[in-house]
Amino acid sequence: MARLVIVSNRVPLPSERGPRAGGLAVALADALRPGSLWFGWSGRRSAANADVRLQRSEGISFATIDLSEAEYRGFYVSFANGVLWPLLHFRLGLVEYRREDYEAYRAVNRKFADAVAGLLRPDDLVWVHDYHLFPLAEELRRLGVRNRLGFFLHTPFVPPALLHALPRAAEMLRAMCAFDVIGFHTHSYQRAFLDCVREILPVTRIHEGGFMHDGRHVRAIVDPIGIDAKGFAEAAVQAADSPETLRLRESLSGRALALGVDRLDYSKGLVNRFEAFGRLLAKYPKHRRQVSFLQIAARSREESGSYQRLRRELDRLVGDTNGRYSEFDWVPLRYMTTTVRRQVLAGFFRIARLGIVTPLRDGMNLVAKEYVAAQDPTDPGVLILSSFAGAAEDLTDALIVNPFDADEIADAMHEGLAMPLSERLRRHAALRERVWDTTASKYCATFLAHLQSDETPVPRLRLQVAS
Ligand code: GDG
Repeated sequence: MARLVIVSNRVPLPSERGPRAGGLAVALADALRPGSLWFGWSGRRSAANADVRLQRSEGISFATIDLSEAEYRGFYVSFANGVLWPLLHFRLGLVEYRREDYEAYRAVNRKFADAVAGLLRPDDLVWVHDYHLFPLAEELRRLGVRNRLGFFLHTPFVPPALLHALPRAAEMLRAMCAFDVIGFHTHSYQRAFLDCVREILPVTRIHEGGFMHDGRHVRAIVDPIGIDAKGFAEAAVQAADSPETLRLRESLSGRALALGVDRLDYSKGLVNRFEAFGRLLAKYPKHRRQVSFLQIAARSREESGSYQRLRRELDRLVGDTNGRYSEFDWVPLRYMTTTVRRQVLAGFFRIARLGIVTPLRDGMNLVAKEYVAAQDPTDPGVLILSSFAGAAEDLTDALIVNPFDADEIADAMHEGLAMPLSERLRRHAALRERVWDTTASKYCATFLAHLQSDETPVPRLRLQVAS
């Protein structure tokens, strides 16, 4: 069997697994076998040197390189997170483009390619993750690499009108076409990508599953990421009696818990969510003293100005809401910016009556799936889900809201708190089925099946023939 090589910006080094161990490492657990290799940045900044360091754990090799301070700033902070992240989340107003950052982004992709090419065997399957590495395949091909190269984008993809705002968009899109397989969470991202390709590049034979570019077939697939639903459900049952869950339960004094868990990121819609909670208490006074909202918002990308501004805005909003509604024995909005261990989190999800997931844009949003998996199927809570999370394409039995409308979120909170058991059971059963059907392991199997098969699919639906 061919060896799998994963490439991502950061590598979850076994020596560094902290309280947030999870993310990609959990999603890819099923694909990683003894013998697999994971390559990426070590997370360390040191005077530019491209030495590859190797660590091994449970038969899996982890290969890393360091970045220099200038590479870190230009590639990671400025271009990947200051241009591509806001663009891909439809936030053009937050894009801060500088040509030298783009050059740094390209240079780090070349540096990654040099290191990866030196590690590859001829029949390795290479699976590259996320927007930090759009041009990696082009750089690898330039070095003569002929392996099957796959790419998965964890964020949304934008329609042509937005992509045009990216200077050198055509160059970026062309570079992506050096991959054999490009995966997206949803049909709408796949469609947006194909629309961009059709409008911006000279491609031929474009169809719903891909196109021909430069004499090669590029496959564009939909492969929604998921979680280990069974494992998370079991963890939640166990954690329901953990000391932390008991402490949380006790602190609620019988009140309902509304819970949000997100990275502290402007894409997650936290400002609107806090405003919505204030509206709930203003519009429906009967919920005062009856519900406590806990927001866990792990700090993220703190070096960036837009994240610092967001944090100040949230601090202000929490102060406003609590100042207005708190009573001597009830604080309506609890807000923490430190992380919580994954097992502890599972217990918190289980006892939450409302799971609040209201991003303004989100590739998928795994929290929504974790919340569903953690519920007690005989007395489940209610998921409130943004229509702009990828998860909404599938989890249609949640209370779907427009996250830009604080009143709509507040009304959904009210509806969720008042929802009779029969309706909660019906909605949860349907959601559970979806979460159990689109698991992390299915995600990996689907992607690898596409990556392994080099047959050019027969176009079923021809949308356009370019000359
Ligand atoms: C990107 C895309 C896409 C959060 N706080 C803590 C904690 N978490 C965990 C959650 C969940 C994960 O982090 C967050 O995943 P999301 O999917 O919600 O969001 P992003 O981090 O933005 O991930 C997203 C994802 O990639 C996968 O493709 O779904 O759209 O933006 O698992 O539970 N975990 C712990 N402590 C915390 O305080 N342990």
